[in-house]
Amino acid sequence: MASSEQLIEQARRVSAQNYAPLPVVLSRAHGVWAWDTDNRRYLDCLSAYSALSLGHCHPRVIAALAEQAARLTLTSRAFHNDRMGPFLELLCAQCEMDMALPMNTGAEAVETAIKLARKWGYRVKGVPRDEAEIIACRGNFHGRTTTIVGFSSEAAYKDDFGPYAPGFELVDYGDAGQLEAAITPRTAAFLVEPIQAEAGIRVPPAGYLAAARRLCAQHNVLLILDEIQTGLGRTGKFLAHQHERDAKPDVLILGKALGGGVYPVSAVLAGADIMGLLQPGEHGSTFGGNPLAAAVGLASLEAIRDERLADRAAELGDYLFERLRTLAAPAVLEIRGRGLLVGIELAGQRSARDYCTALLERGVLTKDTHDKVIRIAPPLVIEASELDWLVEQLEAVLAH
Ligand code: PXG
Repeated sequence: MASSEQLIEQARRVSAQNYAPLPVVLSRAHGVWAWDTDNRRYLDCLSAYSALSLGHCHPRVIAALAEQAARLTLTSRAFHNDRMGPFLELLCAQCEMDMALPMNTGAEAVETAIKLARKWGYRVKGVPRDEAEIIACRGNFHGRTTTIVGFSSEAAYKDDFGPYAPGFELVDYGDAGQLEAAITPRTAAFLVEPIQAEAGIRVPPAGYLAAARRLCAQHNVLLILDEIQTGLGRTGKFLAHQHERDAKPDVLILGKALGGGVYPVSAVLAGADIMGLLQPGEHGSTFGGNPLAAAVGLASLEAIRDERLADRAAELGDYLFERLRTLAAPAVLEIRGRGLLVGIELAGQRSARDYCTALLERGVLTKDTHDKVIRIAPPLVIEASELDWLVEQLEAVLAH
């Protein structure tokens, strides 16, 4: 068998270098733990950016996957399948939305929401054809398609990938006044993350989402929430917007954990008055809504509900915050987040990546975001004792 060095070298040779992974080669995992090719054990505190909220190889999800894989995997949407309806029925009920449109990756679901909002703008709001505007936020992360990177504010995500699609305006995240000032009669939607995770776990001021909700209703603008990373229990509520009263979106985007950490499953949810605008032939995906994805999605939603993972994230998140308060103060500038989505912003010169490398050596998997922030986002099935162990490792690396 190839050594980890050989595998890393092979990836360097034949894989596009669009990532800079930490030097560990994982070969198996269960729950919150993963093992490398040398059988060293690591606590996964990244959870594939929330996609592994159920932990690795969750038995219920894997059973659904295996059972469905042996029965029916793909039909295309040219035909019905017997798994999509039950999946979307539970999804809509849990999210309190009328209808859902299943896709695969997060970026595809965001693209879907953009198309839906534009169509609504033309057919319902009466925006002149091809003039619809969508407002998004500086610091956003909604995916990697050419349209989406066009309205990113981050050079690394967008430079050299233009020309960019028109029809997007940016405002400062957390500033409802700027949002109101940016709304015009051509504005179809405001697209926003309840917490900007990729921007460094930025939590908006209390009341921001409810203010956005109010402004959107007042000006006949759709509120689109990208809960791809924050949804499905991660922040201590089933959906992150539920931390605020009256912040329910018109259009909700989910992904990542919806696929139980095993399969790409995303979805856009909306009221029937909005989703009903889409006609046959106007949108789709070969794999979207396939029976394997639906079986996995259904099992994941059931597991998140039955294991009360949102409540767990709330309780364990509080516990973790309490423990993190005792961390070596000079090294830490700020600790922020909600539930089990936590960012530790560092004070000194050393980059967060240095700390993540040191944590890796101590058996903790995590990832820097924006140079100075260490992200802590373990699977929601983690135990308090495992969080204690994590805090010990953090204490050790931050003390140096
Ligand atoms: N919206 C949000 C809020 C996200 O965090 C996406 C959309 C896009 O999802 P897909 O499935 O298209 O990646 C994300 C993804 C990466 C990476 O490796 C992606 C995310 C976070 C960190 C790394 O591209 N978030």
